Amino acid sequence: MRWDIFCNVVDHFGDIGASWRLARQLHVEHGIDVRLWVDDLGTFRRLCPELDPHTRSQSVGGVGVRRWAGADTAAPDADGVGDVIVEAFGSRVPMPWMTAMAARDPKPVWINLEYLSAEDWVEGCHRLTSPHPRLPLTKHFFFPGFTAGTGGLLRERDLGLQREQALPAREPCAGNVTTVSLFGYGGPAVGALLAAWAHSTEPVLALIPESVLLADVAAFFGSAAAAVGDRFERGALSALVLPFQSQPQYDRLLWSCDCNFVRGEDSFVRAQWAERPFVWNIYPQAGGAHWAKLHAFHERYGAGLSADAAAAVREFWRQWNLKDPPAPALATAWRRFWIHRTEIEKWGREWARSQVAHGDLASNLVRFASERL
Ligand code: TRH
Repeated sequence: MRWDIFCNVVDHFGDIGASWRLARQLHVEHGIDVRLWVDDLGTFRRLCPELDPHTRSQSVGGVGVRRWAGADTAAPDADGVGDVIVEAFGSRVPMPWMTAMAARDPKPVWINLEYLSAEDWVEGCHRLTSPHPRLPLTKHFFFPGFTAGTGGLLRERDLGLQREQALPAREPCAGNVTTVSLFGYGGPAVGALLAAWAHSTEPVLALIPESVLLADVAAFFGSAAAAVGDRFERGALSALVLPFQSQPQYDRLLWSCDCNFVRGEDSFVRAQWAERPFVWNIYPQAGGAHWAKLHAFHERYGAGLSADAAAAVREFWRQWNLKDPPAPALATAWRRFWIHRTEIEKWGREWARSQVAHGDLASNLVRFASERL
C-alpha cells in the first residue's frame, strides 16, 4: 500500500508534529510506503533534526518526505497517486492531483483528517462522506477523539514500554522539588505563574524549551531576552531554558516532570500519555470558539476526578487560558490545583488506559482505509 499525506503548515508545530508522527507510525508499524508532502520543511526540521530543509525529496526513517510547493505541485500520472490520500488538518490536495486521483482505477481512498476535539458533535461527523461536486471522488471525514465513536489518538505501539524503560519508579515530586515543563502561547499569564512559583513554599524547577513564551519569561526576570542555556532564579523558582527538543526528547521531558504545561493538539496528547498532571493552553480561535473545546475536554477528563479536584483543574486551566488573568487569582488557582496533584496523577494513569482502549489513530485509519480499498 502507498499513502500520500499532505500537510500544509499553517503556523506553529502541531500540524506537522501530528502529520509526521502519523507518517512514521504508518511506515514503522503498518509497513506502509508513505510519502509526506510538506510545504514548510524549515518548521518540520525543528521537530526532526535529521531532515534537510533544502532537499525536495528525501527519505527520513523510511518515510518519503517531499517538499510540497502548494498549488504548483506537479501532477503525477494516475499510477503515481497513492492508494490512500490524506489531507491533514485543513490541507487541500492541489487540483492537478485531484484530476490524477479521479483518473486512477481503482480510485484512491480520500481522507480528510480533522482536528482533535472532545465536543459531542465529533462522533456524529466521524466517517461522514462528501462526494466531489464534479469528479468521481468521495471524501471521508476522519476525526481523532476521546471516545470509542471517534478515530482515537495518535499513540505509538511501544510508547508505554519506552516510557517504563526510560523512567525509574518514582514518587510524585520526589525530593520536594516540583519539576515542571513549560510550553504555551505566552502572554501575561506567564509572569503571573512564575510569580506564584517564586513565592511558593517549596522549590520549583521550570524547564522551558524554546517557544514564544520565552519573551514573557525574560520580562519576568527583568532580562532583555532569554536564550538556550540561560538559568534564572527568583525566590523558590529556578528556570532553565532548553533548546527546542526533537519529538522523542520532548516525550522524555514530559515523562520526567511532575507537571507539564502543554498546548495545541499534539503536545496536549503527549502529556496525557506521560500520565502526569498537565495544564492545557488551548490554541486560541476567533470568537472564543476554543472555550467550548476546553470545556468539552474537561467534561470528559474531569469526570474521573473528585468534585474538588475537577473544580481545581477547571479553574486553573481557565485562568491559564485567560488573556490577562489577575495574578492573585492565578496564583490561588495554581495552589488549589497542585494540592490535588496525587489524585490527578493517579487519575491520569486510568485516563490514559481508557484512551488506549479506543485503539490508536494510525491503526484505526489503516482499518478504515483497508475496508474501502
Ligand atoms: O505548535 P502548536 O501550537 O500547534 C498548533 C495546534 O496543533 C493547533 O491545533 C493548530 O491549529 C495550530 O498548531 C496550527 O502545539 P502542538 O499541537 O502541541 O504542537 C507542538 C509540537 O511540537 C508537538 O508535536 C510537540 C513538539 N515539540 C517538540 O518536538 N519539542 C519541543 O521542545 C516542544 C516544546 C514541542
